Amino acid sequence: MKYRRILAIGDMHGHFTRLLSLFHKINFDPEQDFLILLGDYIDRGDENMRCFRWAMEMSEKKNVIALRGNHEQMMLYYYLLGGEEAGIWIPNGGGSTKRELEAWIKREPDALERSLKFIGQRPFYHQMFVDGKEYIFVHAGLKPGVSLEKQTDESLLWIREEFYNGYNGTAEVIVGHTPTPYLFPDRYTPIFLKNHITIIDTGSFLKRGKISCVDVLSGKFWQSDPD
Ligand SMILES: [Mn+2]
Repeated sequence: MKYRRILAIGDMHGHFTRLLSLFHKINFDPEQDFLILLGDYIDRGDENMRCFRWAMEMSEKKNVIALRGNHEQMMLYYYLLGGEEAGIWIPNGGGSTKRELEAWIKREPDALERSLKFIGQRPFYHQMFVDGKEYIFVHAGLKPGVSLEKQTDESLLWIREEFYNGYNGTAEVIVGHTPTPYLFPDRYTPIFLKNHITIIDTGSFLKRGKISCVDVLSGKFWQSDPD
C-alpha cells in the first residue's frame, strides 16, 4: 500500500477545540492516508474525556493507530494498581480528567471499564517501512543501543534527553512527550533533529501552545489555531 501521507498528531492533553481546528486542516482521508496518534489525549486541559473519546473513535477507523502515552498509562495504573504507582496521576493533571470520567460513568456505568480496556489495548509503538525506509512512532522515544523489541515501557513512555542526545539509529523516530518550548525557548513548531528524531509535542496545554500534525513523508506540518 502506497500512502499519500503518513500523518502523526502529537500530544493534545484535553484541548479539544485546538484538536478540531487542527483536524479540519489536515483533511484526513482513510482511503489514502495513514494516521498515528502519539498518545497523551488526557490531562491538563478542560475537555480531557472529549479528546480521549475522540481517540477511541478514531482508533476504530481504517489506517489509524492510536498509541499509548504516559498519561494514559498513569490513568490505567491509578485504577488498576493503587498504591504508589497510582499516586502520580493526580499530581500530573489527572484530577480534571477524573472528574470528567466520573460524570461520564454516571451517565454510562460501563465507561470506566471501556476506558481502561481502550488504554490496555493501546500499542506502545508503531513501526512502518516505506520504500525501504524505517519509521518508528512512539510517545516518548527509544533507549539508545537497545533493540526495538527489547525497549521497556518505561523508556517508550518517559525517556527524554538520553534519547534526544544518544539516539544514532537509522530509523526515523517520531515522538511527542516533551513540549518543544521546554527544549528551545518560544519554539512552538515541530523539531527535526539531525539524528532522525522528529518531536511534535508543541505544548498543547500551554497558553501559546499548539497541537501539531506532521506528514513524515514530506516534512509538511499543520497546527491548531490560537484560541
Ligand atoms: Mn504529554
